[in-house]
Amino acid sequence: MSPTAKPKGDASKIPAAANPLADEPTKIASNINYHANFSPHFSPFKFEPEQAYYATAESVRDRLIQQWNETYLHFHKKNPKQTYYLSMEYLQGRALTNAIGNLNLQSAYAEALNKLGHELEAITEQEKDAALGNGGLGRLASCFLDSMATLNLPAWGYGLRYRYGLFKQRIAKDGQEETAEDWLEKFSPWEVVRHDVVYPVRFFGHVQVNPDGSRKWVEGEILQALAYDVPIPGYKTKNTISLRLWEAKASSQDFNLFQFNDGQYEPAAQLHSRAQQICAVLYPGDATEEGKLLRLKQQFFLCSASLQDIIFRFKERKQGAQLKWSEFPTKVAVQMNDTHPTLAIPELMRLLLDEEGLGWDEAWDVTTRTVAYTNHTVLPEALEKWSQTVMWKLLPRHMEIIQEIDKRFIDMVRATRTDLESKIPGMCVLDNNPQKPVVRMANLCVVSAHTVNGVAELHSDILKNELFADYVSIWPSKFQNKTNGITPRRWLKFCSPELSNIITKWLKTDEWATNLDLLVGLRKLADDAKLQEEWASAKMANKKRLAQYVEHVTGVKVDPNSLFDIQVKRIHEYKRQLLNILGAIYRYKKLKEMSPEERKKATPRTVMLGGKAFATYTNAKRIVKLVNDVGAVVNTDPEVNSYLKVVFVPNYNVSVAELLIPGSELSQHISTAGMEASGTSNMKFSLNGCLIIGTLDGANVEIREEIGQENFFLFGATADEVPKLRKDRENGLFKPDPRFEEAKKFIRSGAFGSYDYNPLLESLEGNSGFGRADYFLVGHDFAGYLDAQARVDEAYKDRKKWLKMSILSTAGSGKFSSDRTIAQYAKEIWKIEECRVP
Ligand code: T68
Repeated sequence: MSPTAKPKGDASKIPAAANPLADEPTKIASNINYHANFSPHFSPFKFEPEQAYYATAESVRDRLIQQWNETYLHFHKKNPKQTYYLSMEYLQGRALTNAIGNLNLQSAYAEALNKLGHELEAITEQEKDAALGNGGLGRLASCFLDSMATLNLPAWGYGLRYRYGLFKQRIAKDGQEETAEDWLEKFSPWEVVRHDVVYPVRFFGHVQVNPDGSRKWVEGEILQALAYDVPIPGYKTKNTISLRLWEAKASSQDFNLFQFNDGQYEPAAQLHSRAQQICAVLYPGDATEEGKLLRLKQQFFLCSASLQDIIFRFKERKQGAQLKWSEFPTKVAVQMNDTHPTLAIPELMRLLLDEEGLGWDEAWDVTTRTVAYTNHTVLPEALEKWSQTVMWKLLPRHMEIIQEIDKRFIDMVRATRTDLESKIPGMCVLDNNPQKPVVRMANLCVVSAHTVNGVAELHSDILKNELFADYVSIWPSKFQNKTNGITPRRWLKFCSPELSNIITKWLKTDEWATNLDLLVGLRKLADDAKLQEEWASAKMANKKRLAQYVEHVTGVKVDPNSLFDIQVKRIHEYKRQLLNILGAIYRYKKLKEMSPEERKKATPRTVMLGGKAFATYTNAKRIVKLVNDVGAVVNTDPEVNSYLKVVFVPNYNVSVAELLIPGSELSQHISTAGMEASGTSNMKFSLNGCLIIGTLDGANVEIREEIGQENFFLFGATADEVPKLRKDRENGLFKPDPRFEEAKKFIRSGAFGSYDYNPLLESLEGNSGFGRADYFLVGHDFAGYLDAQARVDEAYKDRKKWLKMSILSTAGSGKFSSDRTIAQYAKEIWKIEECRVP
């Protein structure tokens, strides 16, 4: 629209200065109008949805900043022990709906925008997702921040301000294509740059030994870490905490004006361009040495800047009183989200030893009482190992410190536990294999952290009994479980207002949003015909909204009366999207073989899959291609397409999840047992009254316990059966179910086009050449999976029974609030207490 065209929305009717006596919507409308005019980012007089979004976000931010400053001041004054959550990833999604909801201003904002000629819902859709994370681990960090704020805990998050977040996925002829996700294309109204918060971060250089024997890391190159803060409002509380994201900069002194004027433009700004690389992308590809080095630089950048900031605050809050480093762990808890921020350990040691002048024993005592580590995976290929050669080059002083930590650990084991001698090579930090010497980050974490936790009971048991078993015998009380959780605000209250209102009405309270255990009150109502009808109509509204979205993004019309069956998560062989699609293929084939009369008895299904495959993960990309190819055939087959549709929902992200989850009736959590540490979308689906078909893996185990085994469609091998089944498989002792063979043969017949699916099929058959014949046991679990799906079909035919199961799923989801998880971290790991802003 040209600047002179008539604006679509109308801001002119509302005075820009708020009248203090006006009602809330009028004040808000006037504030939005103020921002449209006086915080201009666009040509004047434009007030289309995009402009309205930015002005609305800025008006919300005004309110948040006030609470935010008060929170900062309150923490400063009270000086409680505070937690710092270090994470390379935060999958924040959109902020507007969440902020307005937490401020309890939905209707006021909706009305205000109406006055200005806009609809709140359309305005919120203007916002781009902040996707600074890959998947579950990043989303967990965001749910945790929400709960920390809501529980009024003195806690902060630290992360990196990636220029490009998780890539955008497009489905083209050959399958998935990735493009950069430009979430900062215009700007983000949710961040505030703190020009006064800047720390130097060094790379490379060498260690200088001083005459008194002390050591110092010198020279190399120095970049600046600049803080960008994002407000994290709690729900129905003033407390608003910070997510501090670091950006890398070079200083003006690093710009060589002489060289530039000499026409050497690139060399003149070399450090500037190296600084830009650091925060350019989330998870740079690490297939090359350059990529690995960049990822390591990112990790160190986060750790160094955050620790300098934490130490600065510790000193600042002493307000002149004498510094006692032994008090540091009584004021600071550092939580490492997986091993990605492990360098916090040697960096804290270095700062204490070399900058603050502490001795080793004191520095080690402070460090180990400060840091704790959460493990999110037992997959060997996902356990981080960094080349010692690269580390010596990039972080020479840290390598000295790591060597010393390792040496002292080995000495301690030798001195106290002769029985563990043979275990030392696997337990120590440095793997000195001359072919490829590496630093084992998980080992460094376990040796240094005061607490190590897994993310679901089964996962924590596997850590204790397998991965970290040898350490358990040294430090039995170091290991804990903290079953993951999700925020019920974003994942029920705000994403499904229809269902939320029904829950509030029947429980006669809306307190469930902060006390999710109250949902259990739905149990005794689950048979009530009236509740069931209301429940069904809310689910139907959500299904219709989802159907509209699916048609909009894929062109496929799906029937809201069919069973909506959804699997959305990162594409990975262990998550077994292949099992799902093979099941759908088998279903298709059987439908084709049926007479029209027989077909009429089938439960109509819409199978939806979504998720991103890592750009270089070939088999994952083949799976995406297969799902799309199957959809293209099934959805256009007039004989069966009213009984089955297969849809790949592109570009799965937090916002898409907020549409898919409320609209789903069945969701699939079907990983090979023992491989999914927890899963968190299983909790979101279950909370939204969606039934689960799944294996005994991760948090599925606990969900099934909570909602009742009769409400969970279970199948598949258990974690303790898996090793033997894999052996049997390799020894040719596996007899495939004929249905498994039939499904594969159908793909090979070319039913879904001419793409070469052999590599994918061979990975299930033991011709893969890696000695990993069907490592994920798709073949073994296929029969059980089909049987469980048949039970689903039957259950869905009994509407009352299904609705009851759906209500019971929600009723049993109370445990999976991240408020519960965070309260446990606070009490059992961090030892911090509430610090509520009055
Ligand atoms: C997930 N991990 C677990 N990792 O797979 C999931 N990894 O079971 C669990 O529920 C979730 O963490 C939260 O605990 C991840 O999402 C990553 O995304 C990741 C990213 C970079 C490097 C390694």
